[in-house]
Amino acid sequence: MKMKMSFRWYGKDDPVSLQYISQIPGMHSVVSAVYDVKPGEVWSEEALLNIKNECLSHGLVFDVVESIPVHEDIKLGRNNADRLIDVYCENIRRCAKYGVKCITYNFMPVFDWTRTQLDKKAPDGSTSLVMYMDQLKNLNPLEDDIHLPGWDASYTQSQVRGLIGAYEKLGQEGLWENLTVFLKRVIPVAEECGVKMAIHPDDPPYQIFGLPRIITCEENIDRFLSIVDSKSNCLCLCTGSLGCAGSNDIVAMVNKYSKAGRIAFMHIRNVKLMEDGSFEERAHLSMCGSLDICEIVRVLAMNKYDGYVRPDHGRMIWGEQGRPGYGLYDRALGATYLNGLFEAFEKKYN
Ligand code: CS2
Ligand code: MN
Repeated sequence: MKMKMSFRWYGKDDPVSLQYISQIPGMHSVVSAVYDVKPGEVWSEEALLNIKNECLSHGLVFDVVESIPVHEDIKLGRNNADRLIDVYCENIRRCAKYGVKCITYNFMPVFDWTRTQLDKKAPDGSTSLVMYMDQLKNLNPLEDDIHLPGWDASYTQSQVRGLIGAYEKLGQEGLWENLTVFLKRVIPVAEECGVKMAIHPDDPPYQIFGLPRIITCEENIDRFLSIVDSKSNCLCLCTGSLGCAGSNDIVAMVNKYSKAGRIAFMHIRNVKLMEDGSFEERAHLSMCGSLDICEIVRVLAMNKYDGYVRPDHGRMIWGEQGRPGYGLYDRALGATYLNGLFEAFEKKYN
């Protein structure tokens, strides 16, 4: 197949083994990272070589990194941003040296993805991640000690407060400026090493806890892509993240950016959107949520998409227990469903 199917693996501590991943039909790439190093530090070559070799021993290729996190001081444009960007560039070079072709990152202040509940039970007994607006109203990171798996747990409550204050001062335009500084330094290095940088959209794609968020909609993504007009400055287009704002037309966005050759990585998952903006993560099939996954894959195949694809978050099913969103079974079902759609549409548009 043209597109390359991939699966996220959290390394040796991941309850989902590389062997299990290799047993999913059609699996090509492993999406991983050196997870035990703090943002702003250099990744050891030994760690990269180990991931590469372990994947190879299971017939898989380690060619996608998710993520090299961007240090908050880069996003805030603080004094040591320059030095931290040097470290970032060094990590890109090292990843490339061990075969990585695509690097995912995000530019979300303080928190990565945000949900209000990680184990919401559906009538069929499966559980999934949800965001309910009436629960969100009661969440206040300035007052409560809340932790989510997507968040950096190393911050103390008072550090989180300080960061939130700093971002409020910075505002959206300040964040755009710091993103511009970052891209102008990082993209030329990625070009040199043959790597595509793929920014993950903000999840959810709107302001939360008063923090600025900018990778949220078509207008802003156009702006992002024009900052450095390069085939190494790409998107990790996450359908479930962008899709939880009803105003985003995901099929149109996937069509536009894949036609332009600016999608390096597709995260595909479905969400069910509610009237008040709440959403539930659902199984990958179109019929299970608000997104037309079939149509999304059709436009990718029509545009001869040859980048990476992975089933994003899955539900917990069949009694599995594990990392929220990252169990084996439902993501494997998602991969299989997506492989079927891609096989059919790639054949059609061949
Ligand atoms: C991922 C993100 O689990 C997820 O939702 O899609 O955490 C993603 O890895 C980061 O935002 C990319 O930097
Ligand atoms: Mn995603």
